[in-house]
Amino acid sequence: MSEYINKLIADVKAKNPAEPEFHQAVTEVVESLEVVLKKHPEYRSAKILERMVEPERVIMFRVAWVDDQGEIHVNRGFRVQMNSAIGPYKGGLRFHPSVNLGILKFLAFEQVFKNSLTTLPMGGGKGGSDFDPKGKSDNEVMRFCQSFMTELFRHIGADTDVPAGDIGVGGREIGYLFGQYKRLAGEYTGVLTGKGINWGGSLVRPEATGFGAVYFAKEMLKTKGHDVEGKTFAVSGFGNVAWGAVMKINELGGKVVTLSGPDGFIYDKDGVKGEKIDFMLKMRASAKDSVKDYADKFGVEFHAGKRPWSVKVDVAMPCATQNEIFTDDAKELLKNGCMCITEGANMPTTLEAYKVIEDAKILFSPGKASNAGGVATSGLEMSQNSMRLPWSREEVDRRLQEIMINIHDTCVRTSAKYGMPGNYVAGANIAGFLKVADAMMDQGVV
Ligand code: NDP
Ligand code: 2IT
Repeated sequence: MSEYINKLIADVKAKNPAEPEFHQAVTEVVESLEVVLKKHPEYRSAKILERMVEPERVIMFRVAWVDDQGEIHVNRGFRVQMNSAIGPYKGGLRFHPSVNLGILKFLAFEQVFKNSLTTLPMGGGKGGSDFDPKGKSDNEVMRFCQSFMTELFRHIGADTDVPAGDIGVGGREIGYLFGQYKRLAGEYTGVLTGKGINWGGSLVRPEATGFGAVYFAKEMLKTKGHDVEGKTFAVSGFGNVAWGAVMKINELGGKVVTLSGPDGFIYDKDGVKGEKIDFMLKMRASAKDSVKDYADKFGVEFHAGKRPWSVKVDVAMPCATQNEIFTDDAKELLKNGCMCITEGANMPTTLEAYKVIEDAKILFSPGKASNAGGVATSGLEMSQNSMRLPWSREEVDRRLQEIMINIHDTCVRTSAKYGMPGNYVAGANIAGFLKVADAMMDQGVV
């Protein structure tokens, strides 16, 4: 790495201590950008990267709420408004006990590049709370969401910042958040995406991230003369993204043999299909966070405390959370003949594991490219809200497919242009960067 890139990474670490996930996300991106900066010294003199690693604004606030027993709880709320060069801040909210500033900064940073790749006018942001939805009643979740929005509402808006869901935030939470926003702001606008279909939501948004990731995997496989049909998939997680992916894999004739949770993974040799997919929704809604329930119900293998990457599959789709494929997992996948890894989650592969995969030269796509279908469909929801005109399922799905094929082409073309053919990580980082960097150049020093 050049001295400049090394210093940039060292400065980010020194200035943002105790934020390892943010360091990881920045390192992965800026390492790919070395060739671009060589070709375009103007980005370097305009300090584009130095500006990109500094959020435009971070909002951090107290969220106090009362549980069903009358006890008071205090959580921490955040919104990281990372970059608004190409549109209003856009990105999800995560409710999970592991949430902290560093995790949200990594997610907001990734979101900037991802949103740029979608071709839609969206800047990057991310937010959330260390609130743990596990075991909470509907009323408790509602009171928490209302308290969270009571502070957040003054910082967001349909033309300034449009949050959506992420881990722990699905349709129910978006409903409670939207109701409170409407009450406080006194307006009915598309300030959140992932809304219910009767009150401004878009068809296909719930399935979009998983669907998009499988459309992307299909394009990747096509470059090697393969297809989803007849392939075996390992999927991790059993949440929103995993659910959408499993449905689309089945529809396209593939077979999913694993799901995972914090408690371990299930191996279903006959495939997760039919009523078993509906059961995923029940498991998620139960807020028990246990995938063992699937094994108990359908009598399949359960491997406690293990990740699903030891199983022999053609394609791996990590769809749970960050850093869930480590070096040993990568070696295991390769040993078993895995030909393609398509990230559904954000940054599920560690930097070290990625090096092993990169050396093996199998197909590998970073989440910022292959999971962009979720936020892209959020962008389509924003368009429909602005027009006050909903599109049909076919229309939204057609646009989603078009966007995913476009992102795939962009990654392939850009990586080839910069001398790294087949490297989706470089392609996504460079293409995502160029659009935002050019907008920042045009808009002066801000
Ligand atoms: P869900 O809350 O629906 O599901 C998340 C899944 O991952 C659950 O099975 C969850 O179990 C598991 N999980 C979460 N944290 C951990 C952890 N620390 N260790 C082990 N398992 C964990 O979230 P989504 O499906 O929405 O999100 C999954 C991934 O996809 C995340 O990386 C998210 O950022 C990304 N993503 C989501 C998009 C969306 O539109 N929803 C769009 C693009 C990316 P548990 O809760 O028990 O830990
Ligand atoms: O990581 C992501 O892209 C999301 N959680 C979706 C964000 C959005 O605004 O739809």
